[in-house]
Amino acid sequence: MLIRHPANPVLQHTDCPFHATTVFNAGVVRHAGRYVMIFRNDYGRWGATPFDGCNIGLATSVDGIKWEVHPQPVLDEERARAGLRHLYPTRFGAGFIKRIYDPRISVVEGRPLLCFAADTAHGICGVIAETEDFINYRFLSMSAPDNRNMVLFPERIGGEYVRLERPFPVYMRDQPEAFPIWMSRSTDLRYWGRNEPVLGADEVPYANCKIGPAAPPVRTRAGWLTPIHAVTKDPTCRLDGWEERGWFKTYYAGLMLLDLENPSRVIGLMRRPLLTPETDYELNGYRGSVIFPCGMIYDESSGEVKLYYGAADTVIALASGHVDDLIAACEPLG
Ligand code: BMA
Repeated sequence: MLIRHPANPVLQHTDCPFHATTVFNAGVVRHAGRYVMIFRNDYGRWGATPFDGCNIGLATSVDGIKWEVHPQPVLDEERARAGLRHLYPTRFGAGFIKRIYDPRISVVEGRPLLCFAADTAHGICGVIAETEDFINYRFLSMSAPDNRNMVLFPERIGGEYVRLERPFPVYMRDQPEAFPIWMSRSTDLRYWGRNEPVLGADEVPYANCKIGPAAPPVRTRAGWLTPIHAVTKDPTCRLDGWEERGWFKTYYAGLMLLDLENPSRVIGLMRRPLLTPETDYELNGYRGSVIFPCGMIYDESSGEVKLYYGAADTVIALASGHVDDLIAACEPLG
């Protein structure tokens, strides 16, 4: 279904002109004639955790394969705290934001918008910021905790901005980490509501744990083509990883098709993974056996779909396929 690019990994720590260790989970868009990538960089000692910190970097490319990395990271927790302070003036002391990570980018009707996760003193939140140059950001909103993996649709639907998100409900479930995908809407990107469930982890055959939105959806003739990640956990099977306590989760890429007018309706879902960790760079690293897509580009003229994903939480890889094959692989939900 998808072919891995022979140049994989397309970006890794040695490509960065600043201190970088694991370079992964990257939002990617095409904007103003070039590819733009915003990626996560956990920096510290190679092969060892905990890391010293995490920041967010920028890379650009002419062909989507060879990338040039901006000389400095564009965001870190201190810049996020300073940027969010005007929204929450009473609670935003130093140290309130512990870490920011897992960026996704959408260009919504020509306006570049960044979503990322923020670990705060009061829980994990999803943040939305706007930018013109991908270097300077104006912060628009932060969700209530716990929520992350936010992705924005690239256009308003029924006059409203729409996002997919992944709350972390913990009660009322047999599988404690079987977190679902939800959707919410906004007229101004600040106030979000009209929350609707979209897909449960129990509906995905290759998940016994959580699922989440992966990259922002792309419009196709058949519906919104929307990658997801899906997790299986097997505590008896230790996977490759740098953490002493071990790593036991496999992350797959999956795919669903959402109704164009009513995107909370799943009209198709791949019953088997779109990508399974197989190559050395997917199986081995900080957290082995992880495929975590955050960016997808659809070229309507050729039908090519490029999927960018974090591999083993260590590098960034690319796999491509044809839109017709991807649409055909999504089967109606039972
Ligand atoms: C998720 C997030 C991602 C990460 C993945 C696999 O919960 O933390 O950033 O890529 O786990 O470790």
